[in-house]
Amino acid sequence: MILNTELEYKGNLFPSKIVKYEKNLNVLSFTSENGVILEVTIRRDSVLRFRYTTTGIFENDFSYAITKYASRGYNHLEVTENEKQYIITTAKLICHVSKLDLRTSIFDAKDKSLLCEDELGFHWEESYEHGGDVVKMSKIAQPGESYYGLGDKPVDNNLKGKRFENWVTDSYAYGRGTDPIYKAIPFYTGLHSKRSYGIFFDNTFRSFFDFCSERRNITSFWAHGGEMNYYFIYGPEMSEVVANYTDLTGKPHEMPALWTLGYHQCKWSYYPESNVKEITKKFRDLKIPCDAIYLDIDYMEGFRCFTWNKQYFPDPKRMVKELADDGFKTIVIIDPGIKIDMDYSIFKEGLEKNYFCKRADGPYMKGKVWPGECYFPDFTNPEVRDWWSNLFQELVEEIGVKGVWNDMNEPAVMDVPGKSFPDDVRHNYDGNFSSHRKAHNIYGMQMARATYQGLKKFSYPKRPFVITRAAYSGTQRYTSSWTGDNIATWDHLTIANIQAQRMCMSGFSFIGSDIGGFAEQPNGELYARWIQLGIFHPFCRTHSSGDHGDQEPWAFGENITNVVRKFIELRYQLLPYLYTAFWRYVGEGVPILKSLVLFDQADLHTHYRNDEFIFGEKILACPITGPNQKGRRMYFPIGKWYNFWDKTVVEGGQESWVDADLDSMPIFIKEGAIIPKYPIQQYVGEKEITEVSLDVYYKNGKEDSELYEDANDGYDYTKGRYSLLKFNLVGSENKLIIRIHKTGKYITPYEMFNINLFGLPFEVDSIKVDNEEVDLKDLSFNNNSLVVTKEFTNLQIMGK
Ligand code: MIG
Repeated sequence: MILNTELEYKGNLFPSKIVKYEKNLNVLSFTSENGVILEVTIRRDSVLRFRYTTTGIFENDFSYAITKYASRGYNHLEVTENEKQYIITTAKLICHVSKLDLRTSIFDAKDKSLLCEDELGFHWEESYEHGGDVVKMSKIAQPGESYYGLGDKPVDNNLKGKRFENWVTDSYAYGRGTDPIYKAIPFYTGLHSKRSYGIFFDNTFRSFFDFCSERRNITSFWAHGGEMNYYFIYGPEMSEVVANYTDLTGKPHEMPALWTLGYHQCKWSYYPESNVKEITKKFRDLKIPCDAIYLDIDYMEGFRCFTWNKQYFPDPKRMVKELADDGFKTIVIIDPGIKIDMDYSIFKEGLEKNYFCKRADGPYMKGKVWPGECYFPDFTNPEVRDWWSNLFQELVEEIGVKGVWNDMNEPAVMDVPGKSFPDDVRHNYDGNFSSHRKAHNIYGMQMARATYQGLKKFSYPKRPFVITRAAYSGTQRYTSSWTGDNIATWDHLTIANIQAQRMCMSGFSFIGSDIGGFAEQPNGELYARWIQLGIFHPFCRTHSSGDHGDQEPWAFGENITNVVRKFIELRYQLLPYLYTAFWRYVGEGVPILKSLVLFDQADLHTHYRNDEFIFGEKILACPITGPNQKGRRMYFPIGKWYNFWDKTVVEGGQESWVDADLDSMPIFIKEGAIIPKYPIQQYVGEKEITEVSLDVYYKNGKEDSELYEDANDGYDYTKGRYSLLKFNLVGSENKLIIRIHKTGKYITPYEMFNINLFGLPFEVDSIKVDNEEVDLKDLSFNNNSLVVTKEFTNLQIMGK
C-alpha cells in the first residue's frame, strides 16, 4: 500500500551500521550492513551530492536536469573519522555521516554552525506497484526556519506549513493553492539563523515535499520511484544558493534577443490574416509599443502541427514578412499531439520511423487533443528530437516565424483518466528505457528542448526563442515560460506576482503570466494594474482565451489605453536595464526578480513578504492588487529608496503608505543607482539608438551599477563584441563622482549620454570631465541634466 505521506506507512526500512568506507577522488561511498550505499560526491566546496541505493547497485547515472557545463572543483577535501561518524570537510562545509545509520548533518565550515540535519534521514518503502522503492528523506526543521522555491506553486512565497506534489499537470483555471500545476521543479531553499542553503531532489518520478505540515518540526521529501538523489547547495546568501542551483541545472544557452523582452500580444486566437493585421495596425496607430504577435492553434489546418489553414492564411510567408516590415515578430503555437491521419506527412513519417510513444504491451499511446485522436512523439529519444527539430525548417527558414510556443506538453490529453499518459507508456529516456512514471515530469522539457534545437538551427545566426508551459529543473537552458491558464481576478494578479518571483528563485527567470488573465475577462482597472505588474516580468505578454471579449490595450476605453501605453513605454525605456539583468542571469545565474527575502535575508521582516520585489538589482516594485485603490502600504527593504515618480526619498526597514492612482504604481529606485534608459520605440530596432539616458540617484556613499549592451541579437557577443560599463558612484556633501570602467569590444551606436541627476543635496557649481573642467554650457547643463560624451571615464559634479 502506498500512502501519499512520508511516515504513515509503518513498513519503512532504514539503513543499518556502516561496514565499509571507500574514497575515490571526490566520491565517497559508505556501505551499510543491510546493503544500503550512500555515495557522497563533492562537486564544489559548497555543493555536495547525496545518492543512496538499497540494492547495492546504483542505476545508470543519468539526469536531464544537470548540465555538463556546471562548475566543478573544490579547494579542499578531507575525510576523518571518530567512533561515531565520518567527517567530510571542504572549504565551505563539514558533513557528518553517522556510522550507526548513515544519517548526515551539515555545518558551515567556518563557524561550525548547523545548517541541515537528518531526522530519520534516508528511509524507504518497498513497492511492487511503482518504479522501484518509494524513497524518502526527512530532516529536522531548525528554529525559525523558512522555505522558498519549488517553481510555480500558486501559494505565498514562504512554503512553511505546507505540503506539495510535483507532477506536471494541465491546470485550466487553477487557483490559489492548486497543486500540482504545470511545472515540476523539486528545488527549495531553507533559511534560518541568517543562513540559506538549497536542496535539489533530482528525481523525476512523482515527488512530494512537506515543510513542517505532517509533523511540526520536520521537513521531508519523497518520490514514487527512482533513487534518493539530492544536491545540497550552500550559500550562505540565498542569491548564491539560487545562482549555484542555476549553475548546476543550467543557465540559458544564450542571451535572449532584445526584441523578446519587448511587449507581446496574444489571444486564442487571432485569425484570419485580416484580423491579425487589424490588431497590429492598431498598435502602430495608437502608438503602443509591441514586438510580437501570436498565432494560436487556429492557424493550423485542422490543428495539424506544421500546417497552415490556407483559407485563413493564404500566404503565410507574405503575411509574416509584412508583419516583420512593421516590426512584428510572428510567434506560432506547436503542440505535441500529432493527428492520426495517413494523409498527413508528419504523422506518416513519425509512424514509419517508429517515433511515437507506445503502451507497455505494444499499441501506440492514443489520446484525444485538439486535432482529435493523436499519437505523441517520444521526445525522450534523441533521434526523435533531431527529427522534430528539423520539422521547423519551413516555418522558420522559409516562412520567417521568429518564435515557437509549446503548449499542452505536460503532456495534456483530454480523454484519458488523469488527463495525461497512463503510467505504463514506454519512453526511450535517452537510452535509459523507462515508463511514463519516470518520464512524465520531463516530457514537456524534452519537447521544448527539441523545439529549441530546431529554432536554434534555423534562426541562426539570430538567437532562438521558445516558450513552454511544462517544465522540469533545467528547462531554463532552452526556453522561456508562462504560468498557464490563470483567471482574470484580483487574486490571480497577486498569484502571478508570487509565481514569477518563485520561478526566479527556482532558477527560471524568463517567466511571465497571461496579463489580464486567460479565463474570463478583466475590467479595465484590473487589466491596467496587471500591465503595471507585467512590465516588470522578464516575459511580458497579454494573452486570453478570447471567449469573454477583447483583451488588447485599447479594449477598455481611452483612459485605460493611456495608462497601458504609459507603462509599456516604460518597459521599452527600461530595456537596457532589463537586458543587463539578463546578462547577469545568463552569465552567473543571478535571478532577475528578487523576492525581498532573497534581496535581504538578514532582515526578518522580509521572510513573509509577497507583493514587493526587486526588479534587476536596483528597482523596487509593488503592484496594486485590489480595486479602487489610491495607493497602498508596502514594506521597504533597509536602505534609502527614491520614489520613481516624484523623487522623494523613503527610509527603508519599515512599512509606509505610497500613493498610486490608476495611472501610477509604487516604483522605487535604490539610492546611488544609475539606471540606463533608451528612448521609447514602437518596437526594438525601430530607431537607431542615438542617445542613452543615465538616471543618477544621488547617495552620500558608494554604489555600483552596470550597463550591458551588444548587437541585440546574434552571437557576436560570445566573441567579446559586447559593451559592459561598470559605474562606480561616490557621493559626499558637496560632490558626486561617477567613474566608468568599460570592457568588451562592441561599439555602441550612440555618442552621448544624457545624464539626469536626482537628489543632489547641493547646487552644481562646476563639472569636471576626465579631470578637466568643462563649461556648463558645453554640457548643455540645465536643471541638473547634462549631455556628455559616452567615452568619459570620470565625471565630477561639484557643489558651491
Ligand atoms: O486546451 O491553444 O494554456 O495559452 O491559448 C487549451 C489554446 C489549449 C492552453 C494554453 C493557452 C492556449 C490554449 N491552450
